[in-house]
Amino acid sequence: MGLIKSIRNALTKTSIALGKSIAKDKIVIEELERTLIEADFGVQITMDIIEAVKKSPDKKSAIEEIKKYLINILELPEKEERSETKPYVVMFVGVNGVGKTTTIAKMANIELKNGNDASLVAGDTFRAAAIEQLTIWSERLKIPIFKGEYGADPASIAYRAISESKGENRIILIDTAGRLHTNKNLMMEMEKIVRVLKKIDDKYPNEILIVLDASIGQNNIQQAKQFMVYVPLTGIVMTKLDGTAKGGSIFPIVRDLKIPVKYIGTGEGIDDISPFSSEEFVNTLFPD
Ligand SMILES: Nc1nc2c(ncn2[C@@H]2O[C@H](COP(=O)(O)OP(=O)(O)O)[C@@H](O)[C@H]2O)c(=O)[nH]1
Ligand SMILES: [Mg+2]
Repeated sequence: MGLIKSIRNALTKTSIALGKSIAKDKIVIEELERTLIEADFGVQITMDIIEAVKKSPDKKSAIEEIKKYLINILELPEKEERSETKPYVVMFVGVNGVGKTTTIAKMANIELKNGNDASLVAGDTFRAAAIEQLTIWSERLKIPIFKGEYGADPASIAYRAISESKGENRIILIDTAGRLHTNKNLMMEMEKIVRVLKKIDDKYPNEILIVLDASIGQNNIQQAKQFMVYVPLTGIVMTKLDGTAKGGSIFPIVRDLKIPVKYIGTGEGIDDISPFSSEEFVNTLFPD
């Protein structure tokens, strides 16, 4: 499926609702307001949009204003560019069931398609089934996997993966156990992975992506903040946009957390992932 098409399909639940309130020749303010709140844009952003619409002379300029305003929220100031370490290391964190393992497989597949090498690290040693799940992906994708016994220390598995790939032009994707902030031990374990990898190179892990389930909406903000206490998050992967009408929550989430969305998950299949583009996302929500 094409990139734009898959985003569009994923966002239908959110965008159809918006489309109804932005009818052919006019915008129905009350309906738009209700739809924005239901799509989880949050109160502040909804009020800002309604203000902009009221001030606009016509529908066309109203939509232009809305788009400009929303794209501006998503485009955070660029942090330093991708550091050139070999290997390049990306770690995935988040609570249970959000789609970490699936996203890792999808991202490994993207790297392979781009002609790059990829390895997996089975850092979720908390559930035996998790090691199994990632092993199956490594077999399907025919890429190396580093793993330990159930209960093993994920930091040392990740350390080994990087040490043994030294100097290689390769991306290493580290899976981790799902955890809640209330589980102090697991939070400390996650912190330790980062600390141990920094002993190899201060730039490691190059990226720490938090995987968030879009259907949780704005509640993701609190969830992510609890992870930020322990590790420096560099980006967001927003999964399950295909199954929710809460696609608008991306805006308050990015505005509050001040970290960019890097990828969006648009289904359960291996190709159901897209690199995130603010413009494409907003244009899909508000088609002309
Ligand atoms: N609809 C949909 N399902 C997804 C998406 N990403 C993951 N899933 C499903 O969510 C469930 C949990 O995924 P998993 O990767 O095991 O989550 P983890 O516990 O965070 O590793 C699985 O059934 C996945 O197929 C997505 O973008 N859309
Ligand atoms: Mg998993």
